[in-house]
Amino acid sequence: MSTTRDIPALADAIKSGERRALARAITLVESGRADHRAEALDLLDRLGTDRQALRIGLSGTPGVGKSTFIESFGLMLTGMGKRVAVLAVDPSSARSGGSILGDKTRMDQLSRDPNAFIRPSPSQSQLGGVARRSREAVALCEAAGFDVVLIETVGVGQSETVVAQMADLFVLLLAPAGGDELQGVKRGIMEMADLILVNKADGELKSQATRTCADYAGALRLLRKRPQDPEGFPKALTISALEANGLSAAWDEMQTLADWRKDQGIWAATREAQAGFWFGEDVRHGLLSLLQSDPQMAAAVASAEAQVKAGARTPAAAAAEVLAPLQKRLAANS
Ligand SMILES: Nc1nc2c(ncn2[C@@H]2O[C@H](COP(=O)(O)OP(=O)(O)OP(=O)(O)O)[C@@H](O)[C@H]2O)c(=O)[nH]1
Ligand SMILES: [Mg+2]
Repeated sequence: MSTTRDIPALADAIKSGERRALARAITLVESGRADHRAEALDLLDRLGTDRQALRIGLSGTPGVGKSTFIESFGLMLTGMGKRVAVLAVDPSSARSGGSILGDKTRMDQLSRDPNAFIRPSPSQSQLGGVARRSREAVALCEAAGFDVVLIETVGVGQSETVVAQMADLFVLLLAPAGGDELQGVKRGIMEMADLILVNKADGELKSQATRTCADYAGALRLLRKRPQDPEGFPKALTISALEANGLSAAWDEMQTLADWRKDQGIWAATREAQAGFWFGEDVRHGLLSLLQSDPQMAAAVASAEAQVKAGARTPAAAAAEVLAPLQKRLAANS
C-alpha cells in the first residue's frame, strides 16, 4: 500500500459508489500501521454516518449453506435493483484456503454482479481487532450507498455477539435436524435471532426441514418476549438457498421487522447503543495499547500476569499495582 493517499479524493470516490475505492478503503481500515490508522480515521470522519443501509447479520455452522444463501439472496436483491455488500467476520484465522475458494465458486454470479460487493474476512487472529475493523468496513459500505450489508459469520459462539453488535437484524441459518440435535443451538444464540431460516428445505430434506422449523418456532415462543419485537417475532421459516425458495418471504419478514423497529424508534435507539458500545471498545482497546506501548508498563504487566498465573498474587491486587503508576501520573496532571 502506498503511503501517500489522497483521503478527500478517496472519500469522494467511495461516496460516488466506486467499488475499487471501497476495496482500497477497507484494506486501509484493516491495516495495523499507525500512519494507515490515522488516515483511516480521517476517512471515516469525512464519510460521516448520513447514509444507512439495512445491516443483516448472518450466522450458521459450517456447511449450513451461508455462502449459497448469500449468493441467491444477494442476487434476488440486486434483481430488485438494490445494491448489496457482503462482509465476513471470521474469528478464526484458521479458515482454510479451500473454503475461500469454495466461496468464490458459490458466490460466482454475485461476485460478478456490478451491484454487489463481496469482501472476504481479514485474516487476523484476534476477534476484537477483526470486529472493530469489520464494523468500520460496514460503515464504509454504508457511505458507498449500499442498500443492504450482509455480515456473515461462522457460528462458533463469540462471533455472533460481535456481529449482532453491528447489525440491525440477526438471521440464524439452521439445517434440518433430528429432534435431539435441536438442543445443539445455544440458548444465547437463539435469543439473539430475529429470524431463523431452516435451509435445505428441498428434495429429500424438505419434510425434515418443515418439522425442524416447527420445532424451532416452538422453541422461539418459549423465549422471553423482547421489547424489540412486534407480535409474531422472532420467526422461523424454511428456505432453500439452492433452489432460491422462500427467499422473498424471508426478505418480506426482514422488512416488516425493520419498518416496525423504525416506527417504534427501536432502530435508532439500537444504533445509538451500538455506537456507544464500539466507542467503549475503542477506548478500552486504546488504553490497553497505550499501556503496552510503554516498555516499562508492558514489562510490569507481563511480570504481574506471571505472578497471577503462578498463584502468587490475586488478579485484582496485581492489576491495581500495575495501574498504580499510571494513576499517580494522572493525579499529578490534574
Ligand atoms: N439441498 C441443499 N443443499 C444446500 C442448500 N444450500 C447449501 N447447500 C449445500 O450445502 C453445502 C454447504 O453450502 P455452503 O453454502 O458452502 O455452506 P456454508 O455455510 O457457507 O459453509 P462454510 O463456508 O464452510 O461455513 C454445499 O454442498 C451446498 O451445495 C440448500 O438449500 N439445499
Ligand atoms: Mg461459506
